[in-house]
Amino acid sequence: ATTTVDDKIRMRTAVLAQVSPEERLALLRRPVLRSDEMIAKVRPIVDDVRKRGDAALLELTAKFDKATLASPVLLPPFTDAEALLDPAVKAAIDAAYANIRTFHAAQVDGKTLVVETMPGVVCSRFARPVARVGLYVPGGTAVLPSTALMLGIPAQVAGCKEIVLATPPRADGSVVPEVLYVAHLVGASAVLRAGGAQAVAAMAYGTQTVPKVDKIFGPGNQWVTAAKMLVQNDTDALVSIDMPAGPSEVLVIADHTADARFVAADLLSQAEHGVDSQVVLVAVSLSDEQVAAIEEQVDIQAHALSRVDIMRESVSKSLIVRVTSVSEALEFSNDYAPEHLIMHLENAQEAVTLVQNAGSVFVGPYTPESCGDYASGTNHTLPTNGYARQFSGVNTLSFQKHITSQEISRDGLQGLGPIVVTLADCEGLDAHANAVRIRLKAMAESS
Ligand code: HSO
Ligand code: ZN
Repeated sequence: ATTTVDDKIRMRTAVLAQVSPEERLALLRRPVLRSDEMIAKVRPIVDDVRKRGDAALLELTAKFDKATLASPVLLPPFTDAEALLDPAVKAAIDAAYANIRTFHAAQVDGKTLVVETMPGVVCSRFARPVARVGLYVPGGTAVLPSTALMLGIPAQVAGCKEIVLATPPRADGSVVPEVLYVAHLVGASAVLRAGGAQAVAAMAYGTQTVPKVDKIFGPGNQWVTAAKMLVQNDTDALVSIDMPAGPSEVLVIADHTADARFVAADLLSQAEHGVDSQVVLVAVSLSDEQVAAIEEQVDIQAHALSRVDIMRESVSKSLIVRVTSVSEALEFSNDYAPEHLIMHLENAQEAVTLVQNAGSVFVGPYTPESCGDYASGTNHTLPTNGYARQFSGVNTLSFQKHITSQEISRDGLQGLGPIVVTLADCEGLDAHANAVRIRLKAMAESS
């Protein structure tokens, strides 16, 4: 593909050793998200669904998705979806399901942790599933059965009792068969045909037909994200969310061993998600020619791909950072805290030990992010916008919570009681001290 000069898809370049601390901070920043403005916009929608339930939900679905429905919810069995699938797609979904299930089933915490902290003082911890979960599967420009797998499988293996899968319907009111088939595989208890803030509100508060859930998961546009943040803060809803979500991102670290074609392809696979996708290349001691070869590949491949217009915009806002060592590269990457980190390095496995902040890591030349996005086994619902500093990606434990328990023997209380009495007296909480003293006294009297 030959392209005109004006049509060339280019990234910006920064040489890390030459930038000021302020410029470095600017390189680490994502495009600003005005979350307070979005929350103000979704509030009327959320309130409407909370107050009027199904009637509001159906009106909003007619308005935003152009679908006129008699009822928003589909109930199992979802078995008719299977017949509508291309057999190759069904087989691929089944294979992805098996891998993702294997990896997530291995994460189930089924063990009770038991620790005797002092003689006769036994503390334990055990896990239970979050009973009712809501999974948001975006619609829009792409069908996303992969997201249904990534959210549904951990819910299923964690043992969640009620799994509500929400996704915007097509104009004829139907749900794409690929997503409905996944709803069947993961044992969804209901499919909510709604999208956007209205779907989040319906799951947070429940309606006449939509079951209320305890925790809402999944990626979405700004409306969905703002609605999740809003309902999470409403104590009436009593609902939590998986994590704050933002536009998708990848940071690729490449050294002289990297294949320019593979590096470019990895950058573009993330860049096609949306115009606000963030793509960063950290070039480790690459020559000008090597960097130019990657840029050339980005341009050539992008022009041959269907979402070139999206990539043109996202790539133009993206960045090449030139550094002189792997440790400098990892230092920048850890500060950036990317959702996805891909390492095209001579000693990629060794470099993993230097990773402090990242959602998911892809090691070596034959590990494209696409594999993690769809079918290797890891989850693709990951922290963006630098939240990899403090959040894990969605995993099986996201669908479980831990309960602690303790049992103290008579002898145990003899040892621990005086410590607690002293601390309770120190805090001036004498009812607390009394709950221990009354027992110590009873024991002294009965022995
Ligand atoms: N890369 C996306 C996930 C995805 N990719 C879904 C393809 N389909 C999340 O960061
Ligand atoms: Zn992707």
